[in-house]
Amino acid sequence: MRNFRKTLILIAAAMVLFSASAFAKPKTWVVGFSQEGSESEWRTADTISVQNAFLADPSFDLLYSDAQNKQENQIMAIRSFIARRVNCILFTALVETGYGPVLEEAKRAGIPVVMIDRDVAKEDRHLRLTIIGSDFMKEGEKAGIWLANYLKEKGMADKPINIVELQGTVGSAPAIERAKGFRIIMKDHPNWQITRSQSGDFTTAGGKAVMEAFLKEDKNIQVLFAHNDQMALGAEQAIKEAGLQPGKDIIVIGMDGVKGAFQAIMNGEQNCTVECNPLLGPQAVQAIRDLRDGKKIPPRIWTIEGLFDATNAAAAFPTRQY
Ligand code: GYE
Repeated sequence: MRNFRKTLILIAAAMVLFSASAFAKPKTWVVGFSQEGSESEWRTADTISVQNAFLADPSFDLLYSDAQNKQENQIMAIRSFIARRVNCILFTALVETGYGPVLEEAKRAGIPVVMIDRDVAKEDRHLRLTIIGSDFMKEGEKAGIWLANYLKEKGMADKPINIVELQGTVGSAPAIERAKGFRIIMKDHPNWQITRSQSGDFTTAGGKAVMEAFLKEDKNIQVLFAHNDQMALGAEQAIKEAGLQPGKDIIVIGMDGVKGAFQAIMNGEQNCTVECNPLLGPQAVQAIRDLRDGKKIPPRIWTIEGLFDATNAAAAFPTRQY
């Protein structure tokens, strides 16, 4: 009997030890990443950054889904992450609205949602934990401030300035906020006017096609404000094909800071790019690691960014990663 009791105690002790060691070893956390698409160099750099950052930490498994710029694909992907009971959902919203119901489903399933890059609309923000990314409104303001200084330098500060705008994807956070930020600065410059504004969907082809149409209709354009470099690069092509010099006949402002824009600035075909950092992977892993460890997550995680033009692009070019 005594022996039997001893054996039982030993078994119990072994079980406790086993479960303790299983507990001490970090469990693999499964993160489902719903990316909105692959429309730009920026987006490619962003996707690679996230994938590499998770790959570097063996305590995570990343499930990746590219929605190919379709909201319905994103909703489907998030639903499948919920069905697979992932530990966390990482999510870049193609557009701001329309995700309320699926985010409610994630919440009901107890799965935290971390936004990366593009946020959802205000009314749905209580359904996600945090957002990691850029201040798009500030980027728009930076573009406006750069333009004001440049026009002053060129002795054009008081001339009538007609601006055409290439907007990003309609309804997306960066398109909405960049447009807003630029218009805030416009208020101080009554001689500036946005004469045409249309979406080029953040793509080179879109930027080129829309700029071609603008140039056909209008010979009096002083500035192009493009919501990303990809569209600016397409538009520069259109400007050249129309027999004009981008960067000289038309001042070109882009956003993102991709290598192609740096090259265009160094060739004098683009005037500036407002940096938007796509290398968000390390910050995403850190935030989700903190979440797993039970730490408090700030509701907003910013990235730090600059601006590049003819004065500093060539010096920074060799160290650019995207
Ligand atoms: O500017 C653009 C991309 O959401 C900030 O999306 C991002 C934007 C970026 O396709 O190039």
